[in-house]
Amino acid sequence: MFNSANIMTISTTKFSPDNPLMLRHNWSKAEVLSLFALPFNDLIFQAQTVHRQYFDPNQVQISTLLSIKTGACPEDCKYCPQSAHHNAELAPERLMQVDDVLAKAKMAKQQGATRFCMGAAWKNPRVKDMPYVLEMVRKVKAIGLETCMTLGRLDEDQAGQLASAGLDYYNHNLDTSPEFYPQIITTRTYQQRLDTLDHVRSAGMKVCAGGIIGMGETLSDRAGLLLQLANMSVHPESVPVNMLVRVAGTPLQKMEDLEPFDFIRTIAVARILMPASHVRLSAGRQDMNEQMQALCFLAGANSIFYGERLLTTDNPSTTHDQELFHKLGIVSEQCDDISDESHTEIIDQALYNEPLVALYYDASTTQ
Ligand code: SAM
Ligand code: DTB
Ligand code: SF4
Repeated sequence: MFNSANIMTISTTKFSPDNPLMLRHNWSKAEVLSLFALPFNDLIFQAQTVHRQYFDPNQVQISTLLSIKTGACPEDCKYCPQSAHHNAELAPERLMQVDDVLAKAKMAKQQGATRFCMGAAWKNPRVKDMPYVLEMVRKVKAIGLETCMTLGRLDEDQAGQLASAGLDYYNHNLDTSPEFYPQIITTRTYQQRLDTLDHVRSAGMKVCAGGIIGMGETLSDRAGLLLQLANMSVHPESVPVNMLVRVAGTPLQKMEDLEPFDFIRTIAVARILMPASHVRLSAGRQDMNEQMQALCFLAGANSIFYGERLLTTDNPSTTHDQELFHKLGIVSEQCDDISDESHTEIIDQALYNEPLVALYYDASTTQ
């Protein structure tokens, strides 16, 4: 019989080679709900303890976003200003020229980003779009940035093409629980999202998948979303947790304020369920004060979007983020801080269901 004390015992035990921490893929809803129900201090302590067993607690991975094709999207995602079904004030733009994308990537690199994420408001890329996006991947990669794309649904062939061009990550979010999903999106099914993620994984790319908090979902929906991600046979390497950006003209523009502690709890539970993944404090930072962001980092968030814009909405200024990092003693994680070899090893161990020894970071070696 599960009780929350069991989780405490497992996760607060200090890592040692004789006591390997397992990556689990068989979480029950009751277990996840019990984590959410922990007293806040216990939850954050547990999340931070787990975090230190896998990562340097003072390093945060930095990604910059660029909308390479904006607006007029045929999908009806209720939160999204880019959907043609809503009335957000947004001028649609065609697919950007490859060299313009490259120029933006160079600026992002100069400002300190290590990953460049390119997003397109598509149901899926068309055959005639592929050569352009593949060229973007090659050129951005060639300047020494990690590459990520989010272009909507992919078939197996498209996933293979992107992987061959060198795309490191593909972002496709589940957004919420399977139960709440039909209230948010009707033009794409949950299963289609899972299929796209399977194609991405099978093609050998790293998976970036997460969701949005603050759309009117219940606690059970938040647990349901995290359960979907954590019970994948391989955890997504990157888990973006977005706080809803309430954009005028979208059906969710009048959603009530989210209780900040509920968001922080979601980050903490994601960290505990997927200890070796990067958990990204994603959209919504513009509406968070510094203290809330600091608590998110304490709860195990170790990635952010960096740069004045997300896709179509504002993000904190780079100056502001640099000041925050300075105040907190946080430094940017460099690509080679976490090697591809250890990533491959994690994935191999997960695939073959072997116990996972914490590969990244031994908390006992810090001062
Ligand atoms: N069109 C592609 C797709 O949906 O797969 C890629 C871009 S889409 C904007 C990427 C993700 O951004 C969405 O799945 C959603 O999780 C997030 N997002 C979009 N609008 C948002 C908003 N207003 N607030 C928070 N997150 C949002
Ligand atoms: C993700 O999870 N969040 C990013 C990225 N993946 C593509 C997008 C956030 C978009 C916020 C609303 C906007 O700027 O349009
Ligand atoms: Fe289109 Fe993506 Fe926005 Fe949905 S989230 S409307 S698919 S751009």
